[in-house]
Amino acid sequence: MTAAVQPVDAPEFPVHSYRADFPVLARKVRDKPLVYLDNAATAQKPRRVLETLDEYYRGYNSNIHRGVHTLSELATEAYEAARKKIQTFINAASHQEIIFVRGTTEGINLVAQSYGRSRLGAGDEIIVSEMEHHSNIVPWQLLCEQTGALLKVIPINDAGELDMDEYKNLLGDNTRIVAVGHVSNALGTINPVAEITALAHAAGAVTVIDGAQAAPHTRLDVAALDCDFYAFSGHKLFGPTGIGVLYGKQALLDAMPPYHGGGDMIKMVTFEKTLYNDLPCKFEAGTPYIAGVIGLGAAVDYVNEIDMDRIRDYEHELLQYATLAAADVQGLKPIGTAAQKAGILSFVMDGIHPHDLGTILDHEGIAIRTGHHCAMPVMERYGIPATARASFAFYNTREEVDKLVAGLDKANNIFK
Ligand code: 7TS
Repeated sequence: MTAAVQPVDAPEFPVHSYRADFPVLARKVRDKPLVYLDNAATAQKPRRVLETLDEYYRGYNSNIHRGVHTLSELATEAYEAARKKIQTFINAASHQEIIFVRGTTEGINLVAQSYGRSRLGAGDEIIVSEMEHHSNIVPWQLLCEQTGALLKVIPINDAGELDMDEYKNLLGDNTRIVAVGHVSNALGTINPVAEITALAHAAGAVTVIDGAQAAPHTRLDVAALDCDFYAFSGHKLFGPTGIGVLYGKQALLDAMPPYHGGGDMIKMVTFEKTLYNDLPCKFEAGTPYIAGVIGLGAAVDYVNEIDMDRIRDYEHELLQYATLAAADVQGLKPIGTAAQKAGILSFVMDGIHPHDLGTILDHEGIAIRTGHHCAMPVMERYGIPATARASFAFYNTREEVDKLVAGLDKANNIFK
């Protein structure tokens, strides 16, 4: 069954030594070693990130961009250093193009409300796809309600791939924004973002890429993608919850109105007129999540040391192994079989509701997610209420996949 797949737990990728960096992976759940396969929901945190947060709060907790005192200078330095790390991590042209937000959700809402609301009007069109997470659908629906713009949807085929011909048909003179996910959280599909962007640009539209599920699994290069906006969440990238990144091309961000008003986003305030600050501060009103930003910088350092290309290759092998193993499970039907996939195995099983599966697996110490994964249109497309989803990170192993399969076999026996 596995002969065609290269060994993944090999010296060139010492997965067990990486696992040791993540304290929570050593715990037990229901007296069994934790098998954490819910990384698409949120990833675990390496010691490096935990220690960075601890050092900040113990050693130099202070507000940024305002004090002349030592602690404030230290905090500001660390905060801005993290911005530069993320600039390099995604290959952005300038640190001013990196806006810290709460997560992917806030990043997309920022673009919709600042860029979209100031530029779109009745009859303008926004294109999303059928496989989007709700956070890349609802902000655009809100924008449509506010402006009279129209939402168009790229359909997907049975494998869970975008219908690119239909995308080309949807593009037209009225298209203003194309908002698609880089990787689908419900299907695992990797979308051809560079091609989508080139086509959007040819039609005079900008692209907003939801990178929530891509950032932890592949090397990001916004320059190569040429996308106009790119959003991702820190917590899926082994960083803290509540912090994320919105990348935007500088010329676009410069021309956009602020999203939130408050401290730090201004140069001067009078009751007659307020002058807004330069990028990136213009979009970072109020005291930000300073520890989160610094912690995210530590997470980026950590994955850089392992190397994103090696992470991608290892996960690719692991997904292949899991896909083959799942094919042998009685009654299992995969949902999402695209040619290009990242580490997500979504499936249904004959006669067993995904929630029951989730409960049975939890008794084995195995964490998966079950439900609609905030992608209800995907469920509708396949005519199912929910799927079970195992989602992998670079610290998962073949042994864990074997345990998942054993758990699924057990569920089959219970429901037989
Ligand atoms: N976009 C995609 C593709 C996602 O998978 C998620 C979260 C988001 C956006 C929103 O990210 P947030 O950090 O702003 O909440 N996806 C999931 C998931 O698949 N299970 O739990 C959260």
